[in-house]
Amino acid sequence: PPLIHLADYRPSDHLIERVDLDVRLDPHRTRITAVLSLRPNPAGEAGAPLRLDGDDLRLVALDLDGAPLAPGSFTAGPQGLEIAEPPQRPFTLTIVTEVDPTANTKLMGLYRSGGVYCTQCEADGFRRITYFLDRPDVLSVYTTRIEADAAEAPVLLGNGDPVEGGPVPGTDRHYAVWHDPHPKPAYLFALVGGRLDPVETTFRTLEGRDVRVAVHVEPGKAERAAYALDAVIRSMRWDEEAFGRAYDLAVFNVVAVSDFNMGAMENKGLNIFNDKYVLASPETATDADYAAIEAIIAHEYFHNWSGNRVTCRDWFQLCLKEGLTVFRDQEFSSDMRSRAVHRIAEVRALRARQFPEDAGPLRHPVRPTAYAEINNFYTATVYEKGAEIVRMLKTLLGPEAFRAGMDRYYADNDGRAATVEDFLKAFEAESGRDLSAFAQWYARPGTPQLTASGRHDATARTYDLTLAQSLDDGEPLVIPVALGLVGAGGALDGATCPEVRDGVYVLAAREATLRFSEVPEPPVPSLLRGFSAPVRLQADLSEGDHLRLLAHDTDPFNRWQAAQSVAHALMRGGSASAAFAEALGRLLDREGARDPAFAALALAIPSEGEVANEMRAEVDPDAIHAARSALRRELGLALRPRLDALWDALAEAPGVPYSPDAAAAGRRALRNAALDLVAAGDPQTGAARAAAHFEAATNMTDRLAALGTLALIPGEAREAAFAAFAERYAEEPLVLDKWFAVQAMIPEDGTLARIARLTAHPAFALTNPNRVRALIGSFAFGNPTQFARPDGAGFALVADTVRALDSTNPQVAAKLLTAFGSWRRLKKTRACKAEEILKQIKTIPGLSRDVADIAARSLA
Ligand code: DPP
Ligand code: ZN
Repeated sequence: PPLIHLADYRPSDHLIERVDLDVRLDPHRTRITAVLSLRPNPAGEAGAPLRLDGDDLRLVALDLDGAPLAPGSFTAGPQGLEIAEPPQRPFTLTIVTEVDPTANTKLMGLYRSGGVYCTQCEADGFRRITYFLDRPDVLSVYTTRIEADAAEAPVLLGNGDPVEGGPVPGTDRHYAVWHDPHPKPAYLFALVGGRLDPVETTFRTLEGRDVRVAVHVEPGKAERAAYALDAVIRSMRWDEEAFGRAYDLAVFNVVAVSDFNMGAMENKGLNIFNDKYVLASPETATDADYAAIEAIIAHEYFHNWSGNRVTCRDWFQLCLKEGLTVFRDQEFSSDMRSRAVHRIAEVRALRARQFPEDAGPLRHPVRPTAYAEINNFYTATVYEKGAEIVRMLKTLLGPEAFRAGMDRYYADNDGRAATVEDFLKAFEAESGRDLSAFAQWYARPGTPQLTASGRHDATARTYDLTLAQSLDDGEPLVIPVALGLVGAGGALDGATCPEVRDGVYVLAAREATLRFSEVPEPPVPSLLRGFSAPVRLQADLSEGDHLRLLAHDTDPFNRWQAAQSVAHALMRGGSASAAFAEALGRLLDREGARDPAFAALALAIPSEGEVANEMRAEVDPDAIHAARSALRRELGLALRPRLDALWDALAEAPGVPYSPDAAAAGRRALRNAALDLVAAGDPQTGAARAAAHFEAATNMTDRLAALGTLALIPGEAREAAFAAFAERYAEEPLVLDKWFAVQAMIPEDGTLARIARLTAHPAFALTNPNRVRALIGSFAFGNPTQFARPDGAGFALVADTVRALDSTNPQVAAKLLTAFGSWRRLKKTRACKAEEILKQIKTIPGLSRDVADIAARSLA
């Protein structure tokens, strides 16, 4: 497929000032009349032809300034409309198109989900509704009239504020008109029509305006929307307090639909969500689901400023809104919950998803320079590494200058389509700093390595710490390294180093040596506290050094990291360590009651994927699985008395109502982690305890945790639990997704046959992205031993799904195919099988651009 290059950016030759839409909803023949107020762009090329984007469109009528265009003066097809010699003055184009929302299986543009009409326009879905300049630097003011059968679609929602509405006289139809005063690119357009139940409330902004806030869900599920509504309100308040950003319309609507390619979409005033990230009740959602709902509600709401008021000039700047908005939602969640615990979760996600991406054939800079299919660039690198860059910026500048820079960024770019340069310029202006070297983080793919080594001089009471970075042959990056020294009894507070300010050293050279004075004993350096930069650290510390950090470091992230580092070393060396078990035991004694969520994370041995990530050698998933199981067994046996005590102590008193708050969730997390480790050491006791826990559970968190523990222990108890779960939740597709996922991740030979059976389950549907991700996605991304089976059967299963999905939903198919992204690192036989399958996919005739692009890049 042809590549689009950042270097080729040119402003549009035409602008569209106003868009007046009239959308007559119909299941198969929805008619859209678009009146576009166009004018030549002074920044574009004078006299250039007008080329409007289209995708799968049928043109019904076309007028220019009210008169039909002469045949021959334009060309129109499903993929575009061109007027060779448009007027060189403002003019109006009236375009009538017809689309079939029921047949739209790509879930881009206007489609139906469970009977509800909805839209998804990012990145390029608006061109599936009408012909348009579908690019983010064309900003227009939209007025949308929506008309539908009143019984089929009693609720009609659009962007902006409602203007008028009512019955269409003499018909069974009704209409609503919405007006959005804020100019926006087409990707932020949305409309919804259907039967929906709202939960509503009013929010008063810091500017004193009242906002009607509503969350609309499938009829009968309104009580499951209460948490999402509360999360909207908390997000609105937080963005005012933390960033001074107030909401800017009279209404804010959130709609949940069941068929959705992404997690959610930030359309102006009308966020549309995958219902997985809205619906929650104690019976159907886990603590993790509640946390994800809170984060994604916040994320989409925060886009109102970082993305909507200030949007992107082109899709290469995607990180400008996504990285920044992920950073903002992470800060929000940290304020709502435990900052330390949340930071650990963020870094785990980064390492699990972004590090492998950055180390494989799909690697790309946070700001890519070329793409064949933009929908393949909604990646962990753009989002998660993009957020890390913003976090580093804050660390470098300090909170005051960072906030001032954010304020200036909004002020200078409000109503504009901006670039990464505009963003950095605002911080340079406020801080007086030159950020040109820092900007390299946006341009350079790959995870830098940070190497540290130290030397203590007992006589001089000095400690020399040498830090070196390596990435490629380019200039060194600017790496903020938060650090401190830890002695045998705790922090060495007296040690000083003039180059370390507020606990941070900024490494801007390839290598540097820092001298600390007043260091009375050999210290252990605590490096990259709070994971202050997205790098791989090689610090050459012994197990004893890590255990000292685990016991004494003041930084909770590095205490957790110390346990992870020891676990990694033990799994690599295949050796047992009594000292590690003892250290974890002491940690449980200390933190088990004080911070159970943290203790639960410390008990969690790195996943098989995380271990594979850290390996230098070729990856053998079976060997990793064996090493990890052995370590878990050993810890389960060694810690048994403490785990049993925690299991008893953390039991919720009967009658206490479920609360999704961080404290209660932390207790459940630790209790369930204790159960899981007991089962790893003693499967018989574990299975019995898990089965009882499953039976007695009063919430989904406990029930699913019990099921997850049982899933690793073959036998009747496990199968009975699976059957009971399926029966209990037969009418709950989102809950059955958890059941699909747990079974897909069983690391046993029989899993392939199990998945084959499950694809025939009545609740499974290839047309629903959540189902596909739960069953096939969990297998591909969460079952390394079976996905990468040496016989290639695991790869083949995923490839078959990709092939089956390619023509109906290429976006979801392409995402699934990225599971092959780390194939080159696998041991020989497996790598050969993966390569063979990727090559087969690449040659399928008529392959979508989405899948073709991933296949080609994976093989490059
Ligand atoms: N809806 C996606 C997100 O918010 C893309 N904008 O990240
Ligand atoms: Zn986003």
